[in-house]
Amino acid sequence: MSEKKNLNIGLIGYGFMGRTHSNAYCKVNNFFDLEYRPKLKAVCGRNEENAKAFANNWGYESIETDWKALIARDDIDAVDICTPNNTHSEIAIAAAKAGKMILCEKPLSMNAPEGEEMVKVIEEAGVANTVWYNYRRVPAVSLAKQLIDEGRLGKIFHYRANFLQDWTISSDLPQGGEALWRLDVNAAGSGVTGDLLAHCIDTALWLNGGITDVSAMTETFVKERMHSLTGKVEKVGIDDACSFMCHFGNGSLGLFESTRYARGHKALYTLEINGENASIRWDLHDLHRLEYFDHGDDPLVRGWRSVHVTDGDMPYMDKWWVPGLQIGYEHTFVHHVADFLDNLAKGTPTSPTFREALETQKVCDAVLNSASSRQWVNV
Ligand code: SOE
Repeated sequence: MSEKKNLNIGLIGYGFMGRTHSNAYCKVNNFFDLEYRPKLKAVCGRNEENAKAFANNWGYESIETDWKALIARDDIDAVDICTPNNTHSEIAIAAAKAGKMILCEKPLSMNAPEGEEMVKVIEEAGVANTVWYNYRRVPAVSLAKQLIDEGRLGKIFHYRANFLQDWTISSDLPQGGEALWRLDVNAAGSGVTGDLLAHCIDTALWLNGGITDVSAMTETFVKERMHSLTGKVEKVGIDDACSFMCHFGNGSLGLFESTRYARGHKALYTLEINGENASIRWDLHDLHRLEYFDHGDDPLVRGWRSVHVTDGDMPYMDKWWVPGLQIGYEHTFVHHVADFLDNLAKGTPTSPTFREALETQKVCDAVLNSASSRQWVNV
């Protein structure tokens, strides 16, 4: 095999997402034959001891405690942003101006106007960019895209998606700080809309095309929480739950629900699409299966098929084990890096780009505006 080109990675933030991305960088070349190899050059975090521990654990060559110093380094090719949402814009814009490629955690931005500015600067700089909406790259979801694009479902009537969790039910849980910044509106921008529904919206736009208008409701069940950074009880500004209905440009109707108050559900992302000829449904808790119903089947044996998406002719699966042996959540990030490196070699963009992720942001904004105005809102 020919000598690989190094792609020097500078990772900013070492929380949950910092781990999923680092794991992907470490594994990708063992499974995918690519021209580029990610090199773990530097990890950046404000706490020097934690950054050192993370660097040692994952094999980063060096650390920085100031993201501006990381971006200023000549030996960094790509900046990976794994920090809270309120920092994405400033870091991405500075990185683009410094000519770095950017891989940014979802959601792209705090809101659509901020995202517009990011897209403008990134496109002017002409740097490769992508946003880590990882669920597109679950093989079963990629297979759903293939089946839809082949026209097997026919005219689409309904798109339904849920993302249900239960980890914030306790009112003792503080807001702010590590991981819990997701409950602080100033750090997260919104609650389940930007954190969870954004995933559902990204997949929906990819599978079913644009959303034209929305009607939404949100609720904040726990109105006040202790703030980890101030030590005071403060008003909660995020949406704990959000449901919305919408029209898609292709004439189909959409129903979406997300909450962190569905006792018993940890990360139940499900989607279902009903077309004239066939339907598909998928469930993150059983992620390697795609349920498929084809009305054209022999009526005597017609029913829902449960396709075990592990054969070598299924998306991405020829790179892993042998048919019948499944992969999981972590692999979606490996697939994303593999596509990014492959596209880099070809000079083609990696979906979702910042521009594509901005579309998700616009739907999120419309959803939140609709919930506060109690009106239908155009996207
Ligand atoms: C929140 O609990 C969270 O970790 C999200 O931030 C991720 O994007 C989602 O994939 C799983 O849930």
